[in-house]
Amino acid sequence: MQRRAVEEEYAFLDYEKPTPEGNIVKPIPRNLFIQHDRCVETRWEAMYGRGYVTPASLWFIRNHGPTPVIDAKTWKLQVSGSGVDNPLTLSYDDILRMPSVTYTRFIECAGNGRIFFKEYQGEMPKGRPWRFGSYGLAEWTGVPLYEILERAKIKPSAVDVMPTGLDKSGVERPMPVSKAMEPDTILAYAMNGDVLPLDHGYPARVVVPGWVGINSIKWVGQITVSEEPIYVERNTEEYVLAGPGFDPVPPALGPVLTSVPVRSAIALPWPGKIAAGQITIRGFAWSGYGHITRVEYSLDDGITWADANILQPNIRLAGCRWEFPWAASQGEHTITIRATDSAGNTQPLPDSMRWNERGYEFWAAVPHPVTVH
Ligand SMILES: Nc1nc2c(c(=O)[nH]1)N[C@H]1C(S)=C(S)[C@@H](COP(=O)(O)O)O[C@H]1N2
Ligand SMILES: [Mo]
Repeated sequence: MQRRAVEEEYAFLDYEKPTPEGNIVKPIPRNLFIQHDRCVETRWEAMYGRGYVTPASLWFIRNHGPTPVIDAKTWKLQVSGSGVDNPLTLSYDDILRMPSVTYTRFIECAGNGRIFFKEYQGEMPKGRPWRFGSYGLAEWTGVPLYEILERAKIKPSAVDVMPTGLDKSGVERPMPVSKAMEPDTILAYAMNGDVLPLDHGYPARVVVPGWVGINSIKWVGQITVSEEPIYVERNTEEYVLAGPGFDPVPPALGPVLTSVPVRSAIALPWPGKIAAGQITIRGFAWSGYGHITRVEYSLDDGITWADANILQPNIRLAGCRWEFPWAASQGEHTITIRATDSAGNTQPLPDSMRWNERGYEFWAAVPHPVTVH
């Protein structure tokens, strides 16, 4: 695609439209975020030279409705369903008094990268036209979900666990008991050492590491544990791979999304604009299947590759920062990053991406256009 066509091409993206009143609580300055109606994605250039975690002030927001403002003093969490012997109601104080853990994990929207389906295959799938900014990495503190489920006397016959949000539409999506019982699946009340911000799920959200962001339910009010598989819109119609080339998996329209693929992003604007000279190119890589084992860069659209340096920490289901030195010469360039995870997955080139109606799993190594002036 011609780069000069970008502005016309994307006239349908109304970046400057103000967020409808009350949808998002935190400030969303235009230099840090790109807005997609009631959602915002982080501008990767805002992460250049920063630390490992994404500060809450820079963290993307994916809201299916306005951010609800909940009073923790009256908030209650109910745990019930056919899969527990001891249904529970817990208060905020009850949660704070339970054993706590801290894990550094990313959350990424299932549709991250969706806009590239339009750019490479012509047709825009349904959903927000995210580039790669619906990703954030935080240190989460909270109660392991298994502590809560054990207190509710989860039955050996239980199969599915489903948190439900207290937002208007009651956003919910189930996970199998095995995922709910993992030590790092938590009910989080703190993010990067601070009280969980309103937009990110206050008073408490679930963090389901490595899985599509939709499972990390914000503003949780109910946890349903079931002896039968749970089918809701978000694991039958949405967050499934549907469209040409995908067979239904009844009752779902197609394969149901779980872990997110390995991806990477460069901490530069899109398209990039930098001054000529020696520069350190920096960015992030992550995977829903483990930690990152290799990051390579190509300056010729994927013909030849060299290794970038991986920085520590490089935590499982969190990812890593990487960098390499570049002598930037005046002109038009591309930088392509491809990451490999500990499960052996390597980002492929864009032509192998499988278009689907909602634009999930665009995980290719994409040449990032950079103008050096
Ligand atoms: N209750 C509730 N939980 C939710 C959502 C929502 O709209 N309501 N959005 C989900 C989606 S699609 C994603 S990608 C993540 C985004 O989390 P964030 O807004 O804190 O970045 O939250 C998930 N949890
Ligand atoms: Mo999402």
